[in-house]
Amino acid sequence: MATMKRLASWLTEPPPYTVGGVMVNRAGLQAARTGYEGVRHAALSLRRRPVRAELSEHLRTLERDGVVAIPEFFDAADFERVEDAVAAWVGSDFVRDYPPDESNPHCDHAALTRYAGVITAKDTSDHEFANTLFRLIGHDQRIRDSAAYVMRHPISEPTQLAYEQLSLRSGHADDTDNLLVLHADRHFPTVKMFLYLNRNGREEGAFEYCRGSHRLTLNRIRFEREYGVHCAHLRHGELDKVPADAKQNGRIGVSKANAERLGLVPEPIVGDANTLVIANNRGFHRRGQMTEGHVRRQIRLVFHNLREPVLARVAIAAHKRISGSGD
Ligand SMILES: O=C(O)CCC(=O)C(=O)O
Ligand SMILES: [Fe+2]
Repeated sequence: MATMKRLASWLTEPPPYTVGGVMVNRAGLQAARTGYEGVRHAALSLRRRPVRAELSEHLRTLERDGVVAIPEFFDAADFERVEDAVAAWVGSDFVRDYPPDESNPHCDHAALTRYAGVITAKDTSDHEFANTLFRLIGHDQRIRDSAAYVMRHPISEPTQLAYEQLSLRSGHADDTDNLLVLHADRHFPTVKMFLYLNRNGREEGAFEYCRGSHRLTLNRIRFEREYGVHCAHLRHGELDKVPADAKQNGRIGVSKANAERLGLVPEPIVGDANTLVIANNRGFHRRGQMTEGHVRRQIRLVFHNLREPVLARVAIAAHKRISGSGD
């Protein structure tokens, strides 16, 4: 049963960050997977398509730094429409307070109030606010082109829009959440976007990114080898076998030596409401620590369809044909 489940997820989901046991990772499995992804990306880059002039400077920054913040992304009228739709979203059943997760002291811990809600394209027909948000954000050609640029192949619209509102409970320190730990999301270029709904500054725990850390270097491959071994230990419930400075808040982090070798310098990506942050999350990043009395609000654009294996793409195409909802 477990094997069937694993086979099904291998056929239908994008590649996981790490796989396999301790021995194969010690032998270099994760380093090899990372190297393979580097070659694949370089090959895809050979047939890069031209980008629109209005995006070209931002995409150059994204290529150089791995992150770009675009202020005043929407014109004033459209951003007002986004805000109105968000108000309806927040007032709906989709958005709720996530209580601390008792089973994981490091995830949604007691220090934060976290309002969150997810909408998908499925929710558009019944909910006017979801229609508006997918029309304005999901189908925005600049957003789709930017995601395609990072991945080096065309993509469809984001699969999810997620509302997030964070604040620090009075009298708590913001230091146990696992998103505070510097990490990369994957060993290949992968994109996330954040549309700021209010000012996300240092006090609001703005997204932090280490500029340039998305590049694939020999030091990164060396890091990945170690990371693969440490994650294998974690999967086997052997976190005690991971050196103390390579783990934090229940997850594998970056040791001091690796942070130095990789030249990681986290920087808050600060912006006002209506700033769109585009990040290549092969680079290292984390959430900034929040200060009491401040609130962080954003819409997160999730593109889980970026690296669909062939079978998933065939299934989606067949479904679209049957339901007659072609793109
Ligand atoms: O919430 C943040 O600022 C960082 C979250 C993160 O690590 C991610 O979205 O991949
Ligand atoms: Fe992340």
